[in-house]
Amino acid sequence: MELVTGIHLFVVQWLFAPINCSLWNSSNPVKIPLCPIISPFLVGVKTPVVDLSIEWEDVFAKYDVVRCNGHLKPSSCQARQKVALIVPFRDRYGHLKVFLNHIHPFLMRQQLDYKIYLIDLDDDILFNKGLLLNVGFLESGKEYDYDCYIFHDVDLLPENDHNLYRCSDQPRHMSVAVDKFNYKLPYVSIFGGVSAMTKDQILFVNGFSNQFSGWGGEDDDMFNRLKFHNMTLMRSMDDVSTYKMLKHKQSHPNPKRFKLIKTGMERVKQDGVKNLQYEILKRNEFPLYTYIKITI
Ligand code: BGN
Repeated sequence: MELVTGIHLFVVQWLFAPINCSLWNSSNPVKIPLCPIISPFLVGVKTPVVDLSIEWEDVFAKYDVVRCNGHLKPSSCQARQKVALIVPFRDRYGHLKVFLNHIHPFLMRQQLDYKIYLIDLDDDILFNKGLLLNVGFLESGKEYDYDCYIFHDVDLLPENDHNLYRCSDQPRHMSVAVDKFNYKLPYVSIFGGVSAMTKDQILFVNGFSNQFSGWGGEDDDMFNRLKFHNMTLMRSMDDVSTYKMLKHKQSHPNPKRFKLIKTGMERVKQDGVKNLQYEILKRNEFPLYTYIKITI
């Protein structure tokens, strides 16, 4: 079984371009056909391997086809969407290793043109997921013409590659069935975990609120933003959108989140991507991802 999986991965990787990173973002002079709507490499359910003791070198070596700071695209066909995967991050390197080890082959099998961005915040500032997702959107958009932005928690591993990492004509909540919640939606308006939005959809609602410091609520506020702008939230089938959640200590919930949610729509015009001020502290390009650390 391991051998079959290994051969399959080798074939999928072989079909990706040998990389010349400096030419990476320019358009391909040779016309290649569009990739099929459904990639022939999909395998369906593949239980994520949670090996926290795996070495970084082994993860890098395994996916050495990814060499442009986490950016990859198929060579034999033109991907249907260019996808930025935005991962808000704080000091969870153990999870990151497992996540990268799982997500790269998953995205390759979907024949996407994709890049992974890790967005971190100054250690002295309380974690703020919405703000980091906004920064990820703004920074990734500066370097490539992405069609789709996928906001992704580092502790969620998709179990089925028929859960397609692409955007639709309405914002989409993707982590519908998570093992921690017994594969059931915890509540109908949930938008946290993994979600997909196009550039126009994000700009239309002014991105996420930057006010939710600490754990919880930024996704509920986003749901209100979508509703406020008469958008419809889409969800994939729950038998396909299944995820495994990596175990971690529960973060400290923000006690102000209830009030912030209640008053959110009063601030929607001035609190979001359009007015966000930040400074980049660090930008490191790693083979499997690009790391950006900011302060406000
Ligand atoms: C909810 C959180 C979400 C989080 C989900 C899943 C709040 C606001 C309370 C009204 N919302 O409870 O942010 O994504 O749990 O963990 O805490």
